[in-house]
Amino acid sequence: MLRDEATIQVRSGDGGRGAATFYREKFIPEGGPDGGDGGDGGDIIIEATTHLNTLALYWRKRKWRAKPGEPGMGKQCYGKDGIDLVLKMPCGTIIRRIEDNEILADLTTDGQRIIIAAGGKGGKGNARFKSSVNQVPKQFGPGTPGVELNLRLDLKLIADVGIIGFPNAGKSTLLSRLSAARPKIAPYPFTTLEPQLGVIERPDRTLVLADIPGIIEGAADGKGLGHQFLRHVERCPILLHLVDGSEGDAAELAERVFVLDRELARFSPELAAKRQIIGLTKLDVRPDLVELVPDVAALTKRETLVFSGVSGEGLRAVEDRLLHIVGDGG
Ligand SMILES: Nc1nc2c(ncn2[C@@H]2O[C@H](COP(=O)(O)OP(=O)(O)OP(=O)(O)O)[C@@H](O)[C@H]2O)c(=O)[nH]1
Ligand SMILES: [Mg+2]
Repeated sequence: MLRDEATIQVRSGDGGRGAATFYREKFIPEGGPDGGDGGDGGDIIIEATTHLNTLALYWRKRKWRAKPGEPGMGKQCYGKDGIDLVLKMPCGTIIRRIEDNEILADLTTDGQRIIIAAGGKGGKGNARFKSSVNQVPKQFGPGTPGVELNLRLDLKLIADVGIIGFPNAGKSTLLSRLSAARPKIAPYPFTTLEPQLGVIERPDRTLVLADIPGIIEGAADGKGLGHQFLRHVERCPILLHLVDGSEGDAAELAERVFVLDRELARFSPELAAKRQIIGLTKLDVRPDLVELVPDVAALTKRETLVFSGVSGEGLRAVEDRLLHIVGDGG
């Protein structure tokens, strides 16, 4: 199964030092101890969310620190507690301590919160050390330090968009153009032998694409690579069905869509019923392909896009459309 990984270091905040001060006022030269306690350090809290689907945030920033507690002050004033740091991670993330590989958390439900590293305790101010035998204590608590942990994050990626199509349709080419993934691309069928994942990152969202080996007619009978890889796209909310557009009229292109649909149905009726977007590829070798789009859309009764993975024409529209659909369900 395809995974996303990151290693991070977290450190909760140190507890603030207690104060050692004495009450001072005109005409009262020897006031009692009035040092307040230090504040507690901030916790590192991990929160599971369904709004993220990759660990991309943690590839970029590795060190995360919560704020320390503020020191205590005179006049019995407490130091403020350090603010907790909440790290949001996708549901499905497993968090291990690198040192001993122990699993510290397994994020399963949206909103689930875990204090992974508690902040240090604030130290006591000297006012707390006053006793019958010591009216002028100078001692104070230093506060306990925060906790530092090295963590490995591990997430089983679930793709948002499954790219399907016959061999050579241009699936891997598209993946390589839209993401940092570098799948093998070659002018012969069955270049892709293993599913590949790619991530499209935008400031506000990420999209995970899965490129799987080509499917051919008769896959259900074991032809080609069979349909063993279809299970990798079974959980994708949408399928991007690519068709080589370099040859054929609209009816022929639509027929190619239906042939693959029938293979999908033989594998799983659920998969066949999934929402599909049709992508006609190789626009660069056939500029009039654009004119066939409305007919292909009408024949297949599906939204149809056209692009070239070589010239790049139409790619941006594909990307925007996928991000939009997955983001808003629109
Ligand atoms: N001219 C042109 N060639 C393309 C385009 N997209 C892909 N190709 C070529 O078509 C061939 C197959 O591309 P791939 O991306 O490997 O196709 P695939 O669907 O992943 O194929 P399999 O992994 O075998 O299922 C390669 O020679 C690509 O260079 C395109 O938009 N225009
Ligand atoms: Mg491929």
